[in-house]
Amino acid sequence: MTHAIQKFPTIKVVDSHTAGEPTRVVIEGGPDLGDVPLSEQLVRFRTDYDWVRSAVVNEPRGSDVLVGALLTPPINPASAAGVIFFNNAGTLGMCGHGAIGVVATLAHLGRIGPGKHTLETPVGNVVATFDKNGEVAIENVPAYRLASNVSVQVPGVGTVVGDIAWGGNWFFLVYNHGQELSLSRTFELTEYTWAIRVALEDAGITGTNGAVIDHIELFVPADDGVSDSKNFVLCPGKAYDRSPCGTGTSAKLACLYADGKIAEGQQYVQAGILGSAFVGSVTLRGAEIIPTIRGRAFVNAESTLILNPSDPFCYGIRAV
Ligand code: PYC
Repeated sequence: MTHAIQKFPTIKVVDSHTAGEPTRVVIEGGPDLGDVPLSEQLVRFRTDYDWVRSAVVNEPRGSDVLVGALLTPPINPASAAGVIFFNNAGTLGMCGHGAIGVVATLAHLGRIGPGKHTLETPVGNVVATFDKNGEVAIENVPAYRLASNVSVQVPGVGTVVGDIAWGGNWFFLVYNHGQELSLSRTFELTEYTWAIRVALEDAGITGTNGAVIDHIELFVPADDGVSDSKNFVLCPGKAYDRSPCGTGTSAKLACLYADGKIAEGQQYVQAGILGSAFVGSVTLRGAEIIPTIRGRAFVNAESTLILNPSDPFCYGIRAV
């Protein structure tokens, strides 16, 4: 007797982590978003393929921490790839740790070797330098501080003061918060930063053009004898970044440069809540501040996701 083997649609992914923060790159089986600018592909992905986002990163296949990266054919054939980043809450403009993960993944697949490679993202191109030793430096999109010393009334907390800055995503950066940043306090830190995020939204405090400030960063001086600072970063879907956050470090570098606290080319080491670190610096392109973030990703899985439509959670467990 023979048994018919049912064939279901599949999606092939490669997983990695950058300084502890995971990235899942879709390398096969993702949607064709058409031969249009990446900003339009992003809209199409959001409106027509949210089920792909959810199937790839949400439980039961993924988790709240996972950042997905959909590879798309680049608009400029000289680029290594187009990339749309996404997470448990939606899509991201850019993602620093994710871009490092994409480069490590493309190298793992033999698609790129050491050298400079352009990644196209919906918020602009980034240039990755992949070293023989496995390190990746991402020259990010321009970063800037929109406003400094912004006060927000946070229910149950009081007045919190921070800077609003863009580093490829929108950030509220807080230095004086009285919080101890330690791994044993991630629940308390998550609740504290989530309260700030909600208060900003309730108060109508936004980024440029009304953009939601969906990442909150807390800083303290580093205590490891190596780094300049340690952070805790809350991501849009209420997960905390296990890495020091590439776009968050970019936003921080823009603020430091604006305050005259770092010079062009000066290295600044930003540690995250796990103690892993990114090395950052800025260069100037005319009036623009271009942050570079250096770190390393490790590929740790190659998998085939099986989409069985009779599975009640085939497309992920979604918040309603
Ligand atoms: O590294 O830019 C980053 C990032 C954003 C959200 C999670 N990681």
